[in-house]
Amino acid sequence: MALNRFLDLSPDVNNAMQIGSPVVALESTIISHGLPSPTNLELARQLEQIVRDDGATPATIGISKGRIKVGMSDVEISNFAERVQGNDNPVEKISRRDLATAIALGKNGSTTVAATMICAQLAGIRVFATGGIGGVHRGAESSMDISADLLELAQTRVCVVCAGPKAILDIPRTMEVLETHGVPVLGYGTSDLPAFYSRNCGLKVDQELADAAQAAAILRTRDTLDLAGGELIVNPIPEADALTPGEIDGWIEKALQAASAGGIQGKDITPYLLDQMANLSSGRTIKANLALIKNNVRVAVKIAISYTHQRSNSLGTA
Ligand code: PSU
Ligand code: MN
Repeated sequence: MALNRFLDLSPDVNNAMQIGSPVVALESTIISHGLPSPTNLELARQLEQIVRDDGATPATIGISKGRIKVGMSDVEISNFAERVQGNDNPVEKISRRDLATAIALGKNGSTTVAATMICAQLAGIRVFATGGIGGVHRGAESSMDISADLLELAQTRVCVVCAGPKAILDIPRTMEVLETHGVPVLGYGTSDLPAFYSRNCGLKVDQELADAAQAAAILRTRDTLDLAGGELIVNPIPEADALTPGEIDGWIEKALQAASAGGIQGKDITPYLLDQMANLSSGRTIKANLALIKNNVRVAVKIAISYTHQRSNSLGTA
């Protein structure tokens, strides 16, 4: 496959792709805008190590000086954790809208779920692990704030393993938008829809999956059917790390009030709410976030391995 000319694969990722061994994509917005320093850098390194220990190659994705890095270097990841790269150039949050601008103007940018999916697909990576996706924000019926992540899932064939939509969002409307756009929401070992910090929210997934092999079979079938768009695999936070909806709700109310009083809008709202939640909970949301993302990475590796082992399935023509 001819690779896009804006793409730089790390030697490890390049080698894995050449020999067809499993690769798992990781995003960089969680490093630059999702978690405080130095926790963000520690986590970014731990996630890569988990992928390696479990038998796949990690590809942390971001934009450095206008180049799409698929497999960022440790120096790049450390710089992103401090939000500066090269002569004090800031690291911006890059979603689909911002991607070409960042490349053409030689900027640095951390990629959101949407932008990471685009870059993963350019590199031929099928499975991506993260903590949470963007969704329909509360009050979207007037603000129209719907994350580009949802529309990316509708059009880019990358499987995203996450811990479900976060309760700062409007979860029922997020599910409606995913349904409208034909994105399957598959529960990893659960029929309940997990809601990021908690293991359920009263809603159900479209289908419960028994194991990674079932997930991989669905990915392969969607490839063979040539269906556009990705799959959302939702994996509940480990029981021991889950927070109860009762305690989360109070923090969310306060965080949303602060955002509204501060006039926070657009791409700043998600990082702002995450930061508020961390402060209001005295770091408990951070601890939960770290636990759930590691858990998601482990599941994504299993799916990526199973996907590489399953050749075209019974519907296949290849
Ligand atoms: N949810 C989290 N942590 C994050 C994000 C979401 O728990 O860091 C980031 C992801 O990169 C996601 C982005 O793609 O926020 C969504 O931003 P927006 O709502 O502006 O599309
Ligand atoms: Mn938004």
